[in-house]
Amino acid sequence: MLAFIPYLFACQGNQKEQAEPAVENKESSIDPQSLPPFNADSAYAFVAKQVSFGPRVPNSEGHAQCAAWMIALLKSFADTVIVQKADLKAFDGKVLHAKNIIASFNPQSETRIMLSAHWDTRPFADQDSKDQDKPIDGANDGASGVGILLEIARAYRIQKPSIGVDIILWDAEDYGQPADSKFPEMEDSYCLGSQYWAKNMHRPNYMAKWGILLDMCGALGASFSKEQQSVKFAGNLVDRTWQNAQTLGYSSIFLQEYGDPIIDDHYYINTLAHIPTIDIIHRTNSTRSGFGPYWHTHNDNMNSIDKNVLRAVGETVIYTVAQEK
Ligand code: AHN
Ligand code: ZN
Repeated sequence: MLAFIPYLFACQGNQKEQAEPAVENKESSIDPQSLPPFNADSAYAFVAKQVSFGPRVPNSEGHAQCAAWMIALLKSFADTVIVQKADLKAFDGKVLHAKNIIASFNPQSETRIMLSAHWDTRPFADQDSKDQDKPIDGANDGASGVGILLEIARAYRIQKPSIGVDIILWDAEDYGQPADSKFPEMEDSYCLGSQYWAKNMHRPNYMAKWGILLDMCGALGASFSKEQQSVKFAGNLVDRTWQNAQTLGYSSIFLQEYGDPIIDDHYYINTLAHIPTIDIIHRTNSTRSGFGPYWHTHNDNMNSIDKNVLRAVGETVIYTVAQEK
């Protein structure tokens, strides 16, 4: 019985949130044909292009070249592009020269939605059995979410949203401390770019109504359960998004199940920036890590990418944003 007491207190603290959900429900009578056209072949090409630069590890040549390409591409699609630079200290003492890339549609609109993904890739393959010290391609862990967002930006260039949309590409997400690290333990060692942004927004007092984070959204065999931090901070948006996926015919990818909570960029966006944000992230019960079998290994390459998963996620996100107008 004692064990329940903290929970009761926690409940009282949450009563307001329960009475007034952070994100409202929406009726979903939208004709999918009327939406900005998400092209899965184009999204796939955007994933492949990122991978072609080599690993996008902060301070590397591939990182610099990929940033330049993404910035130029987003400038051709969005109304404004802001590059937020930051020097961020990693667990191993290295200073990462990071760039958060913020592309905005209708920058003057007060009603805003934030779509984001991390664009950097992991500097080592600590989950692999060989070449653990070599950086990974990050086709899924990094490039997939970015590829989907670049394609959404292309679609919005063709058919502009009626509200404000900010597409933010986080840097320095995946330089997190490995389990067997010799360095002193560092807290919050992942998600350095989003943590920096949440404490130093690109515009003072920036606010969005809600956000969607994409992480590992392109692998063959991927499915998405309702991640519990997302449920806690923006449960209505989770339900709405998963309902929209079902409406679009993607109920075999967006499962009506709950998945283990994860510390990802959305955690800091929720707790530091107070923007209700969900994470669409591939988790599974079939591996010990809870991530896909290629996670933080050299198998996270283009062979693991499935266009149909990119399409399911991209269309679902576009649909969910379109409900806001
Ligand atoms: C942790 O492992 C604590 N978070 C995972 C965040 C992540 C890494 N997403 C992609 N790679
Ligand atoms: Zn990762």
